[in-house]
Amino acid sequence: MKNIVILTGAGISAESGIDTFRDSGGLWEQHRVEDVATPEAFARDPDLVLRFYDMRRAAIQTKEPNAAHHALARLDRAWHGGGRDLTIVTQNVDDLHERAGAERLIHMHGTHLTAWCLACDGKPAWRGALLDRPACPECGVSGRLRPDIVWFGEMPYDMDRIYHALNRADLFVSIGTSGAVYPAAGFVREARMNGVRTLELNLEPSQGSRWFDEARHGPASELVPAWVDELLNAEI
Ligand code: BJW
Repeated sequence: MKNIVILTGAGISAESGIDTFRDSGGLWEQHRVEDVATPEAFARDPDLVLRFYDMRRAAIQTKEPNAAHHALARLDRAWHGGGRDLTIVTQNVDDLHERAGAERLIHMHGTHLTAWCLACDGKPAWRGALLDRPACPECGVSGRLRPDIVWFGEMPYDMDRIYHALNRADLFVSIGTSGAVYPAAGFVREARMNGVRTLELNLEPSQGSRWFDEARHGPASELVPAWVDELLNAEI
């Protein structure tokens, strides 16, 4: 086993107290996707969208990584040398992977902790609110910052790097994602077509569960550390 690609979703952060999207009580039960997570929604009612993201940006800064984030960071540190490669692709817009210490990380749906300036195309680090239309720290123009989040209908980030990693992987592991949102939901089939072994770690069978060679169901805080131990022990 040499090259590993790991896809994570909201389920890995659920035990840190961050709401998932599609579980009972999840974000999409509290807000209509069309009202808050599309470019059309932002054009129609920017205050509503900015308030939604300001609230979530503030909330994630009070949360801590859990045992699953720490286990993946441990694997990231250990999986070096001998031509081995590892890429963690997260759909999550929180920063719990990096706060646990993961370094080889791609945020394909953006992050809460940068803003995107529509005036200069800069991506300044951002921790505060956007609702009050602050100036961009890079170009000084006010009122043109939006959340650096990939909304429905927009192109996810770093797709070339992700498909490159998938095409040379030996193992694809999907953790805590419902398999409802493309293109991420299609990665398992892309991997299968390339003869890559595939493993799902999720609370329950995802929408794409049948595509995986193996699926283990339970909480990420238990499944992920156990899988990382198993992998590292087998490689010693
Ligand atoms: C646990 C657990 C625990 C709980 N332990 N597990 C028709 C067909 C096909 C595609 C389309 C279509 N119509 C439109 C599309 C495209 C569209 C799409 O996929 N729509 C679907 C709804 C059908 N996709 C897009 O528009 C994307 N862009 C795009 O496609 O561009 C064109 C393109 C073409 C070709 C190549 C590349 C690109 C953009 C998608 C943007 C997604 N944005 C969001 C919101 C923004 C972020 C935010 O506001 O926070 O990203 S949507 C939301 O869903 C968020 C997530 O990243 C994403 C995935 O959700 P996730 O992570 O899977 O969470 P949940 O809640 O769904 O699942 C949690 C899972 O965890 C569950 O299974 C639980 O059981 C489990 N769990 N607790 C382990 N303790």
